[in-house]
Amino acid sequence: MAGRSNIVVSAAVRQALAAGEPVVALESTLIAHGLPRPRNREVATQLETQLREQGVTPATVAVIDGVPRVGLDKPDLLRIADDPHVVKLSVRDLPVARATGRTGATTVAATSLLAARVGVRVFATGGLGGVHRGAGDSYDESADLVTLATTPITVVCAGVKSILDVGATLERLETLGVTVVGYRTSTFPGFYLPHTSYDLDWRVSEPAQVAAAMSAADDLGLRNAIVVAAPLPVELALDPGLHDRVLADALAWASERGIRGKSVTPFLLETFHRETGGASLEVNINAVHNNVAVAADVARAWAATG
Ligand code: PSU
Ligand code: MN
Repeated sequence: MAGRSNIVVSAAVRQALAAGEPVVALESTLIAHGLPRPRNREVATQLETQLREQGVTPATVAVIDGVPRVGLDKPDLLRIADDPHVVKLSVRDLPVARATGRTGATTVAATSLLAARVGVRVFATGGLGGVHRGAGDSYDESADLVTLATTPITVVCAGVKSILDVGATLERLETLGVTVVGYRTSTFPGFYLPHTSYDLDWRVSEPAQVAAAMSAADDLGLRNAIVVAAPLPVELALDPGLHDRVLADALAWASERGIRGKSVTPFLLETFHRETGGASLEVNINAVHNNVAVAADVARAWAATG
């Protein structure tokens, strides 16, 4: 059985895994807390459709009434998108959500953990959580990073958002032993922008190379994640001037209002979307679709190695 302990795997995902067919995990915090309602419900559905059209089974991950689920039915997917009481769940929150029967959206950390536990090896998201600016004082570093250190999953992302300290995030990924490769790029992508000033040690150009790295990691008994950093095509990126202006405002407001803990990321994202007049929202959605396309290719290559 693909399921272990109390994680419920949908029939479609269970069958695909058993048959060695490609599966891609999708996170739900992006839907519930990263994108505004009602646009988020449209995106949640479209991401799954995009995968199915590419011959890949989608496995959106969330906790429904306390039950961790890998693969959601339509009503649960829409509930995650629509219900304002859906909480944000990282790994440490999962036991309490279970005990209290809460419904919650899973972060990159919690999604990775639940997906990997049931044998899903490829995951598409938007941007990873990382080290926040000023973390030297605030200690605000996403639990995504430490979870990826011990979770064997391949995460396709567009880098991390510039709301974070990109350099510090890359340093922590190195310390934690998380493998990072650029997908058809030699610089770490900047989520809204295709490039940052940070060079990467590794570049891959084909999905089969990512699958080969996954096999090699397994052969070595490694347990860390592989981050595949895929830049958004330049014609879809945000205007760099607008980006820099809004970033400065968003960071200043978060600090003035004393936003703390797990509210920091959603606050910055919402401010960004509002202050760019929705432009960053479109870029964000395009980035996720781009990552899903890359993840689908990687999942197919991984299934072919089976
Ligand atoms: N970064 C984004 N969009 C997002 C998130 C991060 O560009 O939606 C979400 C992801 O679910 C990520 C989480 O795992 O925020 C990180 O939150 P925190 O910094 O509180 O760990
Ligand atoms: Mn935080």
